[in-house]
Amino acid sequence: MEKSFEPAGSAAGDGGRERGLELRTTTPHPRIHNHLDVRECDIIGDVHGCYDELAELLTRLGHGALLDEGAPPAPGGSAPRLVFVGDLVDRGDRILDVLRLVLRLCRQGHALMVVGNHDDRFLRWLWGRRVQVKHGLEQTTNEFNALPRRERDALREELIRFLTALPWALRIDDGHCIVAHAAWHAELHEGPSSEHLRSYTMYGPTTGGKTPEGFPERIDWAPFFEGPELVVFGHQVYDVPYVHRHAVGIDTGCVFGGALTALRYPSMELVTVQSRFARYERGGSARNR
Ligand SMILES: [Mn+2]
Repeated sequence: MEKSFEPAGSAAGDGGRERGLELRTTTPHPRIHNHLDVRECDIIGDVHGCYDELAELLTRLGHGALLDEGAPPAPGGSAPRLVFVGDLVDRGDRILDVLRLVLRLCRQGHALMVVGNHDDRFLRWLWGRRVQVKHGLEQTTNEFNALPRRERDALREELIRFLTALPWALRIDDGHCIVAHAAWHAELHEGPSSEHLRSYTMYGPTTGGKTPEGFPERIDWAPFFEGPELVVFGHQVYDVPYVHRHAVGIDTGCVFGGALTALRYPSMELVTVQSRFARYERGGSARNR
């Protein structure tokens, strides 16, 4: 299923190196996964525990049969038809249901996923690392801690295995499309340091300063990204999907009362399901309901 990224020619020469896809010859970083045979898929924005809207979106996209726990695995040799941009967890009301569903879809060959910053923080919490339980992680840990002991221990093992193996970026459609949670830039192909790749794909570029609410101040990279690939990302909440020639942002803030969005690739059709209710305040805390 996974093919190597074949060099189209010899080394790229010096100086005037073209930015063509054919010159992307380096072996990818282990956390960049090639699924070059994925040519038609639905890419889904940040779910953040909004199971009901995810189920409705999958149904509208024609994948409703996959919601059934007894659904069969994808036929051998077929390419996954769903891609998640990450941030399955935190803030929402059915976080474990979302995790269980997406974990099964990935295992069964129906879906792929890149890890989001919230998923990564939850993973560190599962490992027992010291992390701040806020910004919606409290919703995830509450659901998790409410499970009976045995079920919790089994799920912990399963989730650690799943989340640890997730890539930071996915290259699909012969490398014409990159999926990363927050951001991408051209040099990331060339074997950057792990820390740079991780922080750039998971959090995007930041100024080093803080917003008045205490969050890292983000740099708006997408309008300046010149390709040649199409980058599909989440993380940054937009009122409507952000569509640029080489970058499409599909986090429309379902958990804050916005919408859950899918990009149908390669037709570029956007499919949106309105949020049923806001689970979390944009700047901060859980909504009372
Ligand atoms: Mn997010």
